[in-house]
Amino acid sequence: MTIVSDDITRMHVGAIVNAANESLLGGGGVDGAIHRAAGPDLLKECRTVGPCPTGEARITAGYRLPAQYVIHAVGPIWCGGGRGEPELLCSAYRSSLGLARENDVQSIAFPAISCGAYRYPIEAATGIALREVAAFLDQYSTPEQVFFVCFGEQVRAAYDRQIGEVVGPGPEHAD
Ligand code: AR6
Repeated sequence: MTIVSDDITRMHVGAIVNAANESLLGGGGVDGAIHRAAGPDLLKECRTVGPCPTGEARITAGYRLPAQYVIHAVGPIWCGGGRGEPELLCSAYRSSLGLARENDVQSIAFPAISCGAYRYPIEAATGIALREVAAFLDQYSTPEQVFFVCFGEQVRAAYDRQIGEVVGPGPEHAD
C-alpha cells in the first residue's frame, strides 16, 4: 500500500478508481477530471454499464488515460452516519478490489471516495479505506499494489496518520 499526492488521471496503473454517482454519467470532482482525461468514449461505455447502486462498482476501459481500466465506485453520501454509510463505504472499496482481481489488475489507484462532494468525514473514510484494502490484500494476491491518491493536504495527513496503525510503520508506505 502506497500513499501518493497526485492527480489520479496521471497514474500509470492497471486501474484507477472513480468516485462516481449512481448514474455513472459523470459529475464534478475526480469524476469530472477522469471523464475529461479519458475522452467521450468513456461516457458512451458508462451508459451501457450503469446505473450502479451505492456500495457497488462497475468496470470500463480507460480510453485516453494511462490506466488500462476505470473502476467506477459509488460511495455513500454522508448523512450523519446512521444510514449505513460505513458499511456502504467498505463495500465500495471491496467491490472495486473484487473487480480488479476478476480482471487480473495488478495495480490499482483509489481516490478518497466520498471525501469531497459526498462530505464523508475524512479521518473516518481514510481509516475505512486502509482497513478494507489491508484485509483484502491479506486474503488475495491480486492486486499486488494499491495506491491511495491524495488530492489535498487534509486527506494526505489523515492517511499518513493512520497507515502505521493498520500496517505498522515503514518507509515503503510513504512517497
Ligand atoms: N485526483 C485525485 N483525487 C481527486 C481529484 C483528482 N484529479 N479530484 C478530486 N479529488 P469527489 P465524492 C479528490 O467530490 O465525495 C462527483 O460529482 C477530492 O479532493 O470527487 O465521492 C460524482 O459524480 C476528494 O478528496 O467525490 C458524484 O456525484 C476525493 O477526490 C460525487 O461527486 C473525492 O471527492 C461523488 O462525491
